[in-house]
Amino acid sequence: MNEKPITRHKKLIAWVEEWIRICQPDNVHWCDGSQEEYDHLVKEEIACGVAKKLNEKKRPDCILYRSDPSDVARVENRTYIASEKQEDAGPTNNWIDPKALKKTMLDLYKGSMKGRTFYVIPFSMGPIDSPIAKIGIEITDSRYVVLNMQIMTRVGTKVLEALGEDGEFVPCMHSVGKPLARGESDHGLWPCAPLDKKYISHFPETREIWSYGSGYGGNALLGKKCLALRIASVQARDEGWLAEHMLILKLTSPEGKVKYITGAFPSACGKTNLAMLIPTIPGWQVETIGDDIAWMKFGKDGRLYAINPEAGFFGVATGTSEESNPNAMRACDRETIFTNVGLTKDNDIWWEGMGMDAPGKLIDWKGNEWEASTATAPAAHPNSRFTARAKNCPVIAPEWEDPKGVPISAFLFGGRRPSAIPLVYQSFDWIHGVFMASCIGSEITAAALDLKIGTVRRDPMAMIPFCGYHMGDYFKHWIKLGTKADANKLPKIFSVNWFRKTREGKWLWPGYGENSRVLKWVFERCDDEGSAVKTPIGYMPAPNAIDTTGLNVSADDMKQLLSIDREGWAREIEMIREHYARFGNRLPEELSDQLIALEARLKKV
Ligand code: SAT
Ligand code: MN
Repeated sequence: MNEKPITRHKKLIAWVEEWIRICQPDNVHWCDGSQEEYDHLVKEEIACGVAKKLNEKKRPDCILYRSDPSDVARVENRTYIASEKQEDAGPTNNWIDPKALKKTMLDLYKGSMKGRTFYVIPFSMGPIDSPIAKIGIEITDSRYVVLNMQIMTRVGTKVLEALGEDGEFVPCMHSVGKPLARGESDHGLWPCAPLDKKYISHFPETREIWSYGSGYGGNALLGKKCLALRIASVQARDEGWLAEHMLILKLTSPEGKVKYITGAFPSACGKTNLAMLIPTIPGWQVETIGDDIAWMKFGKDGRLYAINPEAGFFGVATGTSEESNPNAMRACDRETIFTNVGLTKDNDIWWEGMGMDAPGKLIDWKGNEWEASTATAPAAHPNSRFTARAKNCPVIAPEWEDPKGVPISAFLFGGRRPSAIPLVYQSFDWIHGVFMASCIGSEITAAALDLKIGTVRRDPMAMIPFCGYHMGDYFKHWIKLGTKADANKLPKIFSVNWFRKTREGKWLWPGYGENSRVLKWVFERCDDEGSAVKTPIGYMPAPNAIDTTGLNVSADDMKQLLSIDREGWAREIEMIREHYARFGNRLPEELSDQLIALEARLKKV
């Protein structure tokens, strides 16, 4: 145990001491980020029955956790942006007055760590020596969090060294909210608080994060959505850069030319799969820089450079298979934490959509016996996860930790749109691209409580759950950034849609590795090659501009994928108008002008 601080940072020490007084833990440990520390924590988790060691031969250094059935995903209705003024949080965030919220939460934190250890995790989002990286310090009473943070971020003494005696850090406070009485233990159960006591709170002005009551994913691993997106988006606005919910991929042509592309998609659009795609077109190669978050700053040369602030993947297990994403499967062959997947007889893991039948009887994610033939519910929770090290991904790009980042040539924006939206098109310019990005979303497939089937749930830049301030101002920030930059050096902006269907409901596009054909056109467009036609909605691939050699899609289907559906677009215009109304007078005029111009262009032809 490192009870004493391994730092001389006075502000940090005082902050930690204050929280020790409030939370009253039994022990304190400053994480050094070493392998010994990791192994020791794993041993403790296994000894107390919260984690299970998996088959060492099949899954070396892997463990399995089963969470409490009430604590299985991010809780958006308990996630708050507590800005001083309500209007600064905007219409898409939950708001509580910061003073009132801190009072409520302080009452909850009082004594919340009794019977537990208080861990201090110094972590860096991004390579420690990168000028784009930021340091956070997470306090937590969850060993699950410490272990996951060790995979997802760079943790330990080296971060404290970089912080020095007065460096800047984002304070991240976390407690599972389940104090233990003297002699009490978790009895092998995942500790958390009931839903109405959970709070995932952000204080944008003071750049603080307070999380209470949940031990799961983005609620508890505070470097990810809380710091790297909600707080960082505010910092990015103030400092003139971008903190985005984007994958970063490296695309290499058969001639060996390289381009870096980022992509933002709402959840369940296959972001991790795209980041690790295996191209079907000969000679092309995709490598991964990141699968979830991109931090981007302008370099001295005027180009936009991106780093992946994370060091691992917190990927959805369900549906990941040798077919859908073999590279992700390899990444979780070793040194992986699995959460809420099924456990096989020989202590391996299984989930629905893994590409093979369940091998006999399993233990499901709730810890009960499970058999495919009689099961009434899945063995793995639909939001089951693997936490895998990026370095174990076979296609991780060698430069993924380059401190200066990689220069971005293109942004892709997409959603699940069975109708209207074509396979791919390019914006006329930056502001038109921002307009396109501000309208992305996915069609509702299952009957949601509040929305009709066929309705599009808009998720601008895939940032609705992650923007730490008013989204109207966020659009303005995007516009300003592009207007100030050298237009020739800005990334080109594309809309993509892998999910187009026929009227009869048949997929028009095979997706997965075949998406490389679209990436190829994007690549060519970035060099002002690749033929395109100007249409009312943007530049679309000219006939035959998409390489279809060896592709099993009929000419008719290709035509449909790349045509403009007039009725669909008329409906789209109306839906965008409704969507924009949400932002009131904070919607930048440039965007309402874009909508008017699009409508006019569509009417003209
Ligand atoms: O749980 S996380 O927020 O980290 C993942 C997700 O919900 O996208
Ligand atoms: Mn995400």
